[in-house]
Amino acid sequence: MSEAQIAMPATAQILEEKIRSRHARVGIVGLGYVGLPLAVEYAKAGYSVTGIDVSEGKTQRVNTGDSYVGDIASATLAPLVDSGKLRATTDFSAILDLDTINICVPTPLRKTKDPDMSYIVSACQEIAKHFHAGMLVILESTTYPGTTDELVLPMLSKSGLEVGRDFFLCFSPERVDPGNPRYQTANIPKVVGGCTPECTQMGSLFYSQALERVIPVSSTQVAEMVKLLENTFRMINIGLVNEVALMCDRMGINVWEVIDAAATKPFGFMPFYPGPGLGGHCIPIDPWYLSWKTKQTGIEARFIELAGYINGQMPHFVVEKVQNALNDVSKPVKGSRVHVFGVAYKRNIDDVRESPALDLLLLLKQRGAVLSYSDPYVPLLRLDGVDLTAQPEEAVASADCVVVVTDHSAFDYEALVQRARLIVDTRNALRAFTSPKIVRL
Ligand code: SAJ
Repeated sequence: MSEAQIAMPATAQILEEKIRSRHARVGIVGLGYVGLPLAVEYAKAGYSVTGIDVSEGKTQRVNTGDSYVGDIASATLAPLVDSGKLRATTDFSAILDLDTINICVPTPLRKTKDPDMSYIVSACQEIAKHFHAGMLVILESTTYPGTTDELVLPMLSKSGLEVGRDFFLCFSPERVDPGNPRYQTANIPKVVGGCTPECTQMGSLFYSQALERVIPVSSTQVAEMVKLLENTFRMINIGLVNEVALMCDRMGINVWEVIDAAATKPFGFMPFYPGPGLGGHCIPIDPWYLSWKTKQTGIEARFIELAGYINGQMPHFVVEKVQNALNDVSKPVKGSRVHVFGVAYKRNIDDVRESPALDLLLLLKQRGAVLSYSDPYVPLLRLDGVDLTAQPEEAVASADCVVVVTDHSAFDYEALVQRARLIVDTRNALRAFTSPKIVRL
């Protein structure tokens, strides 16, 4: 036996053996775009997996092998359910029979841009009710540094059990990138940090059974901060390139050409691209968790605040481009038919959360535009309490102005350029076309 094993108390040795032998009963709390793929990976690795979610709808669909997550095909899910390897329930008492729990619940923002910890708190309250010795608990939801040690640990320690001896607690940032054709749960390197070295060791062992690469770090705070750095880096660089786009617009320089040429630099540069704003459930949200936490330590996260302001201005900038483009053909926005091409927050997915298209549509509606949209992934859109139905791409022919907001690959851009009278392209989707009717960001 290794030295570490000799030193390890019985509880750890028993759990370690269960994990190694694939007899550990795995629990995943939260069966969304993070939790369901993780549950599938562990079932595929041979573990008995119980998914726990508050949504009856989700658990029923999982138990009938009907996937609602784009990255998981029902053909992958169904056999795992049929073989009994994977089941789902809304009953948290199932935890009594589980050895490990991954918490994959949402961490949105409140209207005040403060973290909304309610999902983590309620999940941990339920877990604490059924928690027992010998468990490994790993929080995966993106959150501010200190959450695991200051919020989760006390809730589990109320059991009287000692972390690192009787149970093991870690943080591991989820890095799922929905729709990414190359990187999925199994091959995205997995960072994990524990409350104690024994916790980190147990978390590393757990992930190494089903994922290709595990990166242990020295604490839960480091692991929590890793994720926030990754996504804050992205948000700020998008803010920078959006500001450069505003500068280039004022100077009459093609910002897309500038970025493409700068991207030829083989080192020290990473291209980001301007756009109509910042959408999604990660990039616009995660940096504010960091900003909120650092404020408490007396440090103002000025880059985050500034990038947030600039990214938030982009929908207004696009409306100004539309206004000016219509003005150049002697048409007011008011009463003009404006057709939005793509409403998802990024290309080739169906998610409209925080999508800049929503801001843009509202701003245009406030200015009296007559609105319509096309998006092959989003058949119905609720805007300001009113339902809009996606129109076929041919509808652009009757629009006074088309705005390309999401550059889905499925769009026929050649037909768009032929059919449309006027186009504002916020994504350089029409880079291959030259026409006086195209106005670029
Ligand atoms: N965006 C730009 N310009 C860019 C890149 C993105 O305007 O150069 C916009 C997108 O249109 C979108 C928003 O920013 O509205 C966010 O786009 P994203 O590409 O960052 O996509 P997300 O939100 O799905 O981010 C996820 C993140 N993954 C996780 O948090 C696990 C992020 O860390 C990934 O880097 C990103 O996917 C990715 O690389 O696709």
